[in-house]
Amino acid sequence: MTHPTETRRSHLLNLTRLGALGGGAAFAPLLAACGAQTGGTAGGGGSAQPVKIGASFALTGAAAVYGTIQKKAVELAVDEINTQNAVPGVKLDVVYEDDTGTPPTGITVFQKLINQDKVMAIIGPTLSNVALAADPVAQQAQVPVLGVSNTANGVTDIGNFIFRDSLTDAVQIPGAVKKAVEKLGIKKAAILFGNDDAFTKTGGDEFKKALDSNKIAITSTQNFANTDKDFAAQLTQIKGTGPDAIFVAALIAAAVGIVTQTRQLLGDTFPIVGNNGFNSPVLARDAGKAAEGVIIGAAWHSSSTSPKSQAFAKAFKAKFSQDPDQFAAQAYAGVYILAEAIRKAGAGPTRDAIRKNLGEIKNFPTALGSFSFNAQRDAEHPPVVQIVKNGQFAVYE
Ligand code: 1QQ
Repeated sequence: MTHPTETRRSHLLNLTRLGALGGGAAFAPLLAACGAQTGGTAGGGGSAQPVKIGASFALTGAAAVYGTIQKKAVELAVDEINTQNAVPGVKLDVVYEDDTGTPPTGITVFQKLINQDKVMAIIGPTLSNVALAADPVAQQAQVPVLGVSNTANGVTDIGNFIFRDSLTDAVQIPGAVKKAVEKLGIKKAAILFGNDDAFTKTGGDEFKKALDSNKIAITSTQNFANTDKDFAAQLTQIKGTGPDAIFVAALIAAAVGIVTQTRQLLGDTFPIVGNNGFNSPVLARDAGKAAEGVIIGAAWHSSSTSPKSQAFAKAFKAKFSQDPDQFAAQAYAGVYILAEAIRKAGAGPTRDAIRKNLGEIKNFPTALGSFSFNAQRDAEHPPVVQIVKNGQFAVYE
């Protein structure tokens, strides 16, 4: 490995040569563009110039359950790209940052990645609640952002530089609700959602919409704060209204508590449908038997027969001695989607070319299946519904 300052120096020498050939006017924007990259020698045996990208994940705090596995998945994809030439001509140099799952830190991280590291694009942040605060910084600076786990309403409305490969709650929830309603014969339902986070608020709204469109009576709607530990008051209220099932929008810590306490207050087999925050194996690990039977709309399941999905799951297990989850699959696919946009931008990619090429990703084979962005820059690929069975996620058929 060459030291970054050395590669930067040799890089500038190359640019000086180019400048001598091409003249000052053409040279200035080129220098500006290359300031955003690190190391590597242009030309020389086809070794590509590494493109610097940022990765902003919740690596500490309550959302680290999601962020830690996302980071591993990005590392795996970047390893494959940099050492196996998995995306011809593309090399990536990733600056990882911990956004702690909080909006103010997310803003600081985005400012640092954009102004100091001069990244060409950002993957992340983990939470929609952080994306809604930090993505406007990138939109303003015209730096493309690829969310890999943001599912709340409104994220891509921030602007034309904001994309996500994570299926929205608005796409995942209707399928999960319809399947649960049909299979379990649900007629009356209660909703429980966190009212201090954009993602869990979206979950509450989307559960209501989906239940309404299935003509299910809503007996009670209750809220909590995502740091709450005790949900007995809300669950007791809900129990008094006699629903057939409960639909819960929560991040992992609250999800574990709610599932555990629902079993105590409403019974071992009382139907629970969760939203995207439940899609971590930590649910079954921490809630144990209480998690059995919980139903969740999801973007990926390990049983997917797509060759890219299987190769990903195998490589992830080999590298980390752990099975990947949906969040890992989305983060891994995200790196390849971004790398494809960078590849198409050719040598010296600009942020605007990367943005434009992301928008043109259609039917692209990924670990999530055949992937497209829609006109709103949101993910399009088939969803799945999963259920916790014997401590594992199984496909809910
Ligand atoms: C969001 C989510 C979380 C569950 C991400 C990990 O979907 O914040 O949008």
